[in-house]
Amino acid sequence: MKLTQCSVIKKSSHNPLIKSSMIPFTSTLTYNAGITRYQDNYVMLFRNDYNYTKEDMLYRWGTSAFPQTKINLGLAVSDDGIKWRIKPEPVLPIPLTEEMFSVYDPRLTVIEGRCYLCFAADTRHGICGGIAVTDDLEKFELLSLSVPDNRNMVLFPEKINGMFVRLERPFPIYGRGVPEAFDIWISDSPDCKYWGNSRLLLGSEKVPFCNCKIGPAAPPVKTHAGWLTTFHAVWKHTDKELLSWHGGWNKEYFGGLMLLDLHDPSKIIGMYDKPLLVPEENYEIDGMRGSVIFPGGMILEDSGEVKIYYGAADTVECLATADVNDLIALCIGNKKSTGLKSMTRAKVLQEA
Ligand code: BMA
Repeated sequence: MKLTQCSVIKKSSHNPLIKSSMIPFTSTLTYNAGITRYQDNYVMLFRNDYNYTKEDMLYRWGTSAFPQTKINLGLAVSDDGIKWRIKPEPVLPIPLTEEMFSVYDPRLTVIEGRCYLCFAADTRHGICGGIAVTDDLEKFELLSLSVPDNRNMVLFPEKINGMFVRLERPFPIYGRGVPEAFDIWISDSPDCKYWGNSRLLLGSEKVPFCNCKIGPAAPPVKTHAGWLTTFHAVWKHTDKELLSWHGGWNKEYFGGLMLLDLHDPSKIIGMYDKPLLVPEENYEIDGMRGSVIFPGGMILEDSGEVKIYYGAADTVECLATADVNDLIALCIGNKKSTGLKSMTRAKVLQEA
């Protein structure tokens, strides 16, 4: 299967915006950032993997000689969302313990003036999705931690019908009957601590460019037509290997796009039936895990420009832009022939 980049998207000439050689502390990979506008600045929390080298990956991956994965987060601020000033020290918003040993893939959402952080946490008993809140990007209060396995949580930037709302990606290993068929769910909460009313939002089988799993990407953005939101979708190649540092990598990650009802975001109004973001540039194809696009931040500017930030190749952080009306048209224009038609996994594979 070969998909090409959607023409309304422009990848920034400044890419990669953030790479490990720019980081003032130990760093091997800098990617999968959360970005928002907060207190007159653009702010970014990025994932920083630092305890192994490319050589470790090339020669020691999968052996007992490979060092235990270590991750911290870096904080960067910017006046224009393009050039970033990286703070000299890493950030650890949630104290690590023997039980919870990694916090990563941060997502930032400002709700009623407070900055909320969603993150994935590796624990000895599974992967959990967490939510914390901060007023200064220094001290964070942990509000909730899901049961395993769940990750890729994102919050809507305002309460809807009086409730906080989140998208999330549980990963049922046995219940779906197909390996790695993971989907996007939606839940709500009166206080951001106690979550419930969970419903399926989008099944991975409804996405034509996915034969594996999907998950929420950047926190949704409010537009006149609905909540515009990205997701990631994985195509597992059986006929070729993709570039990677550790070998045996065959999962291509695309950015997808959908529009949700403003008053009831559990209703999908439209979905673009092709990928919005396709790994094509060298910095997207060649890296620790090549051909991975993992959006984590989306900002709607007053001009109508939408900035979409994404981790590329699990190695660097990048930016793509598009006009908001073009993005809405991609979703609504495809309402009739949308990927929302039920495609069976066999049919998807057959059509690829
Ligand atoms: C997902 C997560 C992400 C990563 C992606 C591609 O499962 O681990 O952090 O970017 O895989 O490797």
